[in-house]
Amino acid sequence: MLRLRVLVDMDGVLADFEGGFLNKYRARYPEEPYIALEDRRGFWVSAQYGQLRSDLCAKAISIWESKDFFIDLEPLPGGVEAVKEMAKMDDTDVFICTSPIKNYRHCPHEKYAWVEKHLGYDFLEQVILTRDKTLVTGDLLIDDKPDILGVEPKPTWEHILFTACHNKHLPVSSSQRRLLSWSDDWRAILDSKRQ
Ligand code: DGP
Repeated sequence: MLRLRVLVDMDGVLADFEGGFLNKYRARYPEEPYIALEDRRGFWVSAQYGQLRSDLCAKAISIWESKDFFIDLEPLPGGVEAVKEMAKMDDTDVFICTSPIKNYRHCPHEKYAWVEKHLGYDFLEQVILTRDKTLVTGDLLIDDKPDILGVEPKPTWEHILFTACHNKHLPVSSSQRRLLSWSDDWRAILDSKRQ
């Protein structure tokens, strides 16, 4: 039996980046306009805030560049439990595959701290920080970003689009499977790749 390798994204899949962002943005800039989660469109939060008013782009960025932004993110419902269950399955390897922001003062450290806090010290072995996920080999990549590009034109993984506020309105492409949430049938998706 070949082992199955599952790559799971962190922000928007295991950690509530969008909810954490909106709470901290509204607390820090209570007088400024904001985008409710149901009105979010497009992966890049700063781009949509910049369209609302050009100076709001930098204000949005200031939120996730601040100390404690990433460690304070709440787990999304069922994600930590699903990853723990996956990791215990026979013939299955699970890695957390996440892109740190380029302002590295807090983010990489806090991503490791988040994994230790929610999944335990031993799970740090499974963390992959990369800005280019196409270079990582795996059978599945569960990620909320619609377009995952990099230097490798033919990544080995099948991208499963994890539904998030910013991507739920995108037309369902016949070539892309979705996981609607962690209550959806992730076990069936894993089983479909086993050989
Ligand atoms: P990943 O989910 O692993 O692809 O990581 C993408 C990271 O980028 C994640 O921490 C969320 C963050 N992010 C979201 N919107 C923006 C944005 O507008 N600009 C930047 N620099 N990062 C963003």
